[in-house]
Amino acid sequence: MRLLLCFTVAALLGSNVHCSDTTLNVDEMLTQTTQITETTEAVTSGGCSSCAAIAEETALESKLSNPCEYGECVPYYLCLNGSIITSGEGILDVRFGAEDDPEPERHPCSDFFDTCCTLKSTEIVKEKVKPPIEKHDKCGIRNIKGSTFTLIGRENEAQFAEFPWVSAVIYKVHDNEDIVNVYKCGGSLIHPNVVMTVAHCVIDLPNVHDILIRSGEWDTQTVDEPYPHQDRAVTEVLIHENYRRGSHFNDIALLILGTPVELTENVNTACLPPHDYVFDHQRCQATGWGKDKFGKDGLYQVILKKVELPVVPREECQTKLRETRLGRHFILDHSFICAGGEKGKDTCQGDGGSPLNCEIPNNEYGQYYVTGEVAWGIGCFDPVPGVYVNVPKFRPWVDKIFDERNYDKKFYTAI
Ligand code: 4AZ
Repeated sequence: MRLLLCFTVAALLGSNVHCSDTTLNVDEMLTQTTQITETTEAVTSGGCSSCAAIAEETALESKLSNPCEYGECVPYYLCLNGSIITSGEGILDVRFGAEDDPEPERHPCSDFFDTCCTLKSTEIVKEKVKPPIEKHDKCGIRNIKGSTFTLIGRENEAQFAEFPWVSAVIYKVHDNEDIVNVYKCGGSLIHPNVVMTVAHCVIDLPNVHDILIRSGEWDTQTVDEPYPHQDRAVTEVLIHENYRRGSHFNDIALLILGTPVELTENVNTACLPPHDYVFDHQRCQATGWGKDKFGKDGLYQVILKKVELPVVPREECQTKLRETRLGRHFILDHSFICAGGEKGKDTCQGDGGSPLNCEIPNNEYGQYYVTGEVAWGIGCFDPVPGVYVNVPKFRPWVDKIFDERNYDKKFYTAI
């Protein structure tokens, strides 16, 4: 799937920059791993060829009851150097960025940001939403009815400026003379100079100075929104020192912007929850521009999506994940929380880094915490919860970085 944000470059440079239709294969390896897994599962699951420990062929009885006496028969991909993988390493669905477009005929317009589109049963009501008072001194203020206008009849789309901290992480790809902006993943603005995202989104980007943050974006295919989005170059990437590739433990990163964004109607900071704050069973709003289906047939969203999901307690989530190809020994690391598990309601590929937003209980201003960042899942839209970065766990990590750099923590502190 290609997701090229060409128009931005043109808009940004104020000139007629031609954006070529480059496509990128991202995370091909993971896709391949998944495919191999699916095709070979049937062959290995009945036999013992890849057991964690090979049975000594002694008593026939014990052989029948447990064909690998000192271990357990698991699919080969769950066994690494003789030990059962409990971390999900190499098995998780986590993807980001652009892939080849599986159905180019669904993107027939010469400019990527044009698309063949029909109006659904939707009405745009241009009713004025009254400007809120002094909201920029507070984080996490959701414009539940949008700003300037309210979209009616599209319950899975966010209103314009509804979650003003949601940001897009973009990578500038140099393609001969052209610069093509490729959407990588989502993030949350937590300070005018800082965006929080997932480590797996940025760890392999070769040039920090080609990372761009776009705040205040909503409809990726127009620049007609009532307030403009703001693009800023990233100057530094701070990845959690204990981030583990493969298992994605501690999947968090902060991106430092060269110049601050201006806090406006559609650009504002998120609130971060206190350390280890528990959100179990709370119904929250997940956001992102990710796919509407898992796999190659899925299409990225044009308008920021929102979906209400319950936070799933750790044990319950681990149990559900153990019923998947992760196997019954899977241990959900404490750097994750889960949300969802309701069929048809989920985040998916391309949503990585995008925030899971939960209302702060009994808060007189209706502020929201960013409770999670989309990290990974086993497929999408099935009754298996999605896995998110456990943001409350990383509050001390973020605080420490802010203290070291003298950044004001008021920008993410709820009143
Ligand atoms: C992904 O690949 C991904 N359904 C994100 C979320 C989920 C699955 C996959 C959860 O980024």
